[in-house]
Amino acid sequence: MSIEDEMRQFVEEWDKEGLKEMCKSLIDKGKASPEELLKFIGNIMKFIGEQFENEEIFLPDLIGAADTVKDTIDEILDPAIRKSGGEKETLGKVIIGTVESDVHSIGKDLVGSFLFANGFEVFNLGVEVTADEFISKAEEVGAQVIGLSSLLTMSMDFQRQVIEELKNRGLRDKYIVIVGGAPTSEDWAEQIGADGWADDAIEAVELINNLITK
Ligand code: B12
Repeated sequence: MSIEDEMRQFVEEWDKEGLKEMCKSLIDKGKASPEELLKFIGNIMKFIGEQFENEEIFLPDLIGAADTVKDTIDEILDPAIRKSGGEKETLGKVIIGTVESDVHSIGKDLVGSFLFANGFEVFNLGVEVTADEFISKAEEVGAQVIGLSSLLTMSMDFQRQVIEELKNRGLRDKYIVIVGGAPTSEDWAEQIGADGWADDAIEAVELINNLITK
């Protein structure tokens, strides 16, 4: 069985300890990097999401799976990535969060971890983050980039509201604003005046690298 298949089994069984132990042991033995394991978690959650959409599994299964991966990300993978990051010089400061009214955290956390692994300093503000919280944090830490995640059609408009609030405060040109999340698109990003959009965590790193060097 491949590493990803084995991980998927733990996720499907909501075996938090099993998944954590497996990931920790693979990292300790040098058999997989935390970045690779994060990528597998992304694939697994996409797969679980499709099963949910096809009504093959139901909401409690989804919550159980999401809780299981969240613990492994928070307690094993993120700390491992941070440890290997060492004293690396930062390529830039990125604020990331899920917009108001939306509690989906997994995709945004993956983006944050990938950015960190690629040399950015990441301030992850969590979920249901208001425009004021995004902007205040960006001002406080002197960020270059604000990343807005939205997984709900109903919450997408809050991405626009952050951009509008930046304009109201005369700060729009100070920040690179990127958006992402399953219901968003390149067109949507353009429509609300964001600087960029990415489909997944790997593209998000490329996007920010390109925008920052511009
Ligand atoms: C897991 C999940 C949950 C979990 C979330 C747990 C958690 N801690 O995150 C729980 C069970 C809590 C949940 C709740 C709800 N959910 Co939900 N959920 C999902 C599910 C299955 C997977 C999301 C996920 O984690 N995907 C895996 C990650 C890796 O992918 P991702 O999030 O898309 O992120 C990637 C990219 O989008 C991108 N990205 C993400 N953010 C950003 C940000 C930036 C800046 C960039 C550049 C890129 C980027 O990179 C990421 C990594 O590659 C999706 C289905 C789906 N196919 O997306 C539904 C889904 C998003 N949920 C949905 C709904 C409706 C809900 C609920 C309203 C309850 C319900 N009735 O089902 C509540 C919402 C409550 C709220 N107020 O937010 C709908 C949304 C429909 C819509 N378009 O509006 C979906 C699409 C399911 C469906 N088809 O019905 N959900």
